[in-house]
Amino acid sequence: MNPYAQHGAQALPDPTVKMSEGWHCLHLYYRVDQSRLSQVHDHHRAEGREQLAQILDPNREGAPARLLTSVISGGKADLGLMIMDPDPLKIDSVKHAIRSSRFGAALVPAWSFVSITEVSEYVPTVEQFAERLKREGVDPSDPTYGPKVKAYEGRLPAMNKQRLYPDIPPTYPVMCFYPMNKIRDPHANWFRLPFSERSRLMAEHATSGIKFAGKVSQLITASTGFDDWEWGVTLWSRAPEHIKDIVYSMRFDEASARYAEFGPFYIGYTMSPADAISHVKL
Ligand code: 76R
Repeated sequence: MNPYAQHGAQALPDPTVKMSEGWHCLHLYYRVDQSRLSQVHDHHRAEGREQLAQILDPNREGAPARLLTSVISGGKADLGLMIMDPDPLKIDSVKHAIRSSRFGAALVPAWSFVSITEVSEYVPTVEQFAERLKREGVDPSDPTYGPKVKAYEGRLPAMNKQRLYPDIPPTYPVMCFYPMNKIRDPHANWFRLPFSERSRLMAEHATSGIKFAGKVSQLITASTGFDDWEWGVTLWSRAPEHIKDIVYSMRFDEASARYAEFGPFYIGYTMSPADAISHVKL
């Protein structure tokens, strides 16, 4: 029953934990506690590995829409998971399945990040794209104008689908994740800039990002209201140096140089659950 209906108000959609479009996203990081792992009886170790591989199998019955395992470099964590689904409780159930498994006590939560997929307000509509072309000096009478607009119109639906319901690039073994904000310093307050100026800066940012096509794939998830930072930046790349190159070169984009601040960086290597489990010696 919709409680608003009785007030004669226009019927609202039914309450739901799913979004009208897009997915929930969770990044989970675990550290292996060796002293607790040693308490798992030898004859339960193989069973524990199998159980965890099953929980993390993206193809199992009832798995969330996306489930990606990686091994994390450095001391901040050992295992990393990225999980996406329309249902936040299905995502959450992976966390509890791990906690209540044979290795639950040995896998100590090290960090997590909650976000949602979105199409950014700065993704140009077809009309905005056409306006931008004109501003860049491509006149509508120019023979390339029409085909350029048509091509963008053709590409946009697939690009937006990838932003809302992302496929994980299967051949990119390096994965980097970090959260970021746009600052609200009195002298550099992103949120007091007019939309036109923010759009201009984000267009410059996008131009610098496009140079990494084929090397880096990015997914920006929104976390305002969901976690302690405003966005999560997930980067996948074909080789580790591209991660350094893109993050470094973007530091010079005005949108980052002047307005961005960053949280902790997690760098790792994506793997099948079974390979990750054996890599971290569970
Ligand atoms: O989605 C698109 O491709 C359209 C253009 C675009 C938007 C709207 C775009 C392109 N980004 C957008 C939004 Mn981005 N991005 C980052 C970082 O480390 C840093 O300095 C910044 C971290 C990277 C590495 C990156 C990569 N981008 C955003 C937003 C949301 C802002 C908002 O909505 O208010 C953030 C926080 C952000 C940050 N971006 C690109 C890239 C790359 C590689 C591209 C080009 C993608 C391509 O078209 O191939």
